[in-house]
Amino acid sequence: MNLINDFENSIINLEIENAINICNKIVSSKEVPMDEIFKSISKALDIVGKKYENNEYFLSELIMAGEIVKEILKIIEPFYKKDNKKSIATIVLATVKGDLHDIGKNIVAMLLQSSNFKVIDLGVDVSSKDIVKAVKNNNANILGLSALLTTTIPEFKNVIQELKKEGIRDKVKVIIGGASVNEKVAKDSEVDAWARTAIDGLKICKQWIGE
Ligand code: B1M
Repeated sequence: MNLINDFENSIINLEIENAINICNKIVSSKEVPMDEIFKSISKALDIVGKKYENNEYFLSELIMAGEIVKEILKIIEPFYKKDNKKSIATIVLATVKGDLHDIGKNIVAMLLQSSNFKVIDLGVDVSSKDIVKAVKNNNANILGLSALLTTTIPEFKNVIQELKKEGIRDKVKVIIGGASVNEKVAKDSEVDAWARTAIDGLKICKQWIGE
């Protein structure tokens, strides 16, 4: 078994110390591309989610898995620190109202920052009004929204309506992501793009600003 498999299993089995130790080994070995670590995190959390659906895991296990990944992201974050170059564009990021999931959004933020985007991260459970206020106040070029619960999908449309109400819909590109998002959700929500992964999201944002 290789390190990356051990890493995935340590998250799936909720072994926090193991997960941290293996992540440190992976990072210092420099043999595994960072993208692979992100893929592994998503794969492991999908399995945790399936175990939850099958009543093999309960809410406390979901919470634990989230905490483990937060610790892991602390190890990875220094590798994604922004250099001192001038920001190439401003992006407002938020998880929509009613939704507390932020691991995916935080990975997106890390990747964008390391590509010299100025990231205004509003956190989780953010109302459409507060999101649009931040877009306006920061003169943002891009708005990135995340939602994982199917029940919070309508919030994307609410944000678009709020942007229209404030007369700034055509001033900002809107991209959405998160486990609940697909082509149909993006079309119905009237956003400009959706991304399956954080890396796809970064590519789209870069294209938009001609990078
Ligand atoms: Co929650 N949860 N959860 N959970 N949770 C899911 C989403 C679920 C699918 C699990 C399941 O049943 N299989 C299910 C939703 C079912 C549904 O709606 N269809 C669920 C549920 C039911 C719940 C609760 C309701 C449970 C309860 O209380 N009974 C509750 C809701 C709370 C709330 O939000 N109001 C809840 C709570 C939680 C925790 C807080 C315990 C914890 C989150 C911790 C945290 O985020 N800080 C948690 C976790 C860990 C999960 C799973 C297991 C993992 C989520 C995750 O972080 N995935 C999840 C199962 C799953 O997703 N398969 C589940 C990894 C992450 C990297 O993926 O965020 O999709 P993701 O991001 C990806 C891409 O989507 C993309 O890039 C990322 C990296 O590639 N991306 C973007 C995301 N945002 C983007 C924005 C962009 C671009 C790309 O813009 C530029």
